Amino acid sequence: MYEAYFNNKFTNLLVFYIYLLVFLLLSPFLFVWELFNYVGSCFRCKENMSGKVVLITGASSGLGELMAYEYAKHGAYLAIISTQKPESRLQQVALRARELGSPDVLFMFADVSKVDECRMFVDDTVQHFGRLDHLVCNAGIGPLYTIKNDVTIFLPVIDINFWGSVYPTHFAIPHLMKTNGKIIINASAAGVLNPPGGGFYNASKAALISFYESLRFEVSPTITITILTLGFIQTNFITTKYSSNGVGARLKKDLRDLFPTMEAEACAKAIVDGIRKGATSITEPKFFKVFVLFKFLFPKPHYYYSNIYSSLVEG
Ligand SMILES: CC(=O)N[C@@H]1[C@@H](O)[C@H](O)[C@@H](CO)O[C@@H]1[C@]1(COP(=O)([O-])OP(=O)(O)OC[C@H]2O[C@@H](n3cnc4c(N)ncnc43)[C@H](OP(=O)(O)O)[C@@H]2O)O[C@@H]([n+]2cccc(C(N)=O)c2)[C@H](O)[C@@H]1O
Ligand SMILES: *[C@@H]1O[C@H](CO)[C@@H](O)[C@H](O)[C@H]1NC(C)=O
Ligand SMILES: CC(=O)N[C@H]1CO[C@H](CO)[C@@H](O)[C@@H]1O
Repeated sequence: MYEAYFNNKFTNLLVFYIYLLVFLLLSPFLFVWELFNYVGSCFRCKENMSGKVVLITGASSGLGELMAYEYAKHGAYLAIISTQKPESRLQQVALRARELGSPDVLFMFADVSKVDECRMFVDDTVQHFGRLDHLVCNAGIGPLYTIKNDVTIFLPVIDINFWGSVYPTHFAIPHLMKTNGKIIINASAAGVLNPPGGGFYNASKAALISFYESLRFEVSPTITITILTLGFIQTNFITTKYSSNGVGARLKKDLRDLFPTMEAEACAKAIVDGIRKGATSITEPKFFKVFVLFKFLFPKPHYYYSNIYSSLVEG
């Protein structure tokens, strides 16, 4: 019955401009609402992690490792996963987590892109500890894509970043249902901002955001899903060394020399605090929210400043 309006070029457009106008008029309220929410979140009580069981994928380095320490300090039992490599630091991470206060740490080598291995480590965790409270899907890789690369070398990006989160989630849901548990998804601001060179990395992160935003409808309020959209964090991930280790294009400069980046430890602490408060999305550093909003409101200027990043990617 509304087709007449949608098929009319003028009324069709009008709706959009009226919306923009309404947005403009409501923005002072939006501002107050955001502020109010922020202040409220400072007073929200945090989950007591003592005796809870947390499973973290990709915990041999970077943010996964630091999140393990953060959970350990709060007395959680840990199960940590990474791929089997001769130089893997996973066992050292387990020892350090114990020192920091975790009563028991189980470490397992598995590849999150293999469905059977995911079933195994979820089952083993529940068998060992008798329950599962938080599933942190953190493991990820991020090679830079250019059209000059062979496209098939990027298959693992989707396998690890997307399927590597979905598989463990699928097997963990029945256990998380019993404990009113939480699922934490390591997406990225890249999933929203799609910068140059991001290609499959950013696509895999966008897919994660889409998938888990839909999954929320099925599992909440029993299970809380926290989606992380992080900006630049000081791990090896944003260095030229990382981009030249794997497949794909290379970064010409370490990003931390060019962009404001956040210290990884502070980030891990902010994330775990947010999760314990039941946050449904976490952006760190917080100022990255500006870029996200800016992109939606002003896509063209966003394109121009993002283009600066292109010059950093070697073809
Ligand atoms: C909380 C969080 O965001 N965690 C991680 C973040 O730390 C990673 O950089 C990115 C990488 O994509 O993922 C979310 C991650 C982790 O990034 P790190 O900066 O910590 O990068 P690392 O290389 O140090 O850590 C990756 C871990 O994953 C394991 N791993 C890789 N491949 C597998 C497979 N197939 N199975 C199991 N585990 C795997 C690695 O261990 P291996 O010993 O190599 O197996 C390692 O432990 O954070 C995201 N992120 C988003 C935005 C910005 C940044 C940033 N640093 O600026 C990072 C990343 O997308 C990633 O998902
Ligand atoms: C957390 O729970 C444990 C028991 O499960 C209890 O001993 C401890 O006092 C609690 N901590 C806080 C801060 O409530
Ligand atoms: C904003 C952001 O995090 N963009 C990411 C897009 O993908 C590239 C390539 O992996 C990352 O380096 C960027 O950090």
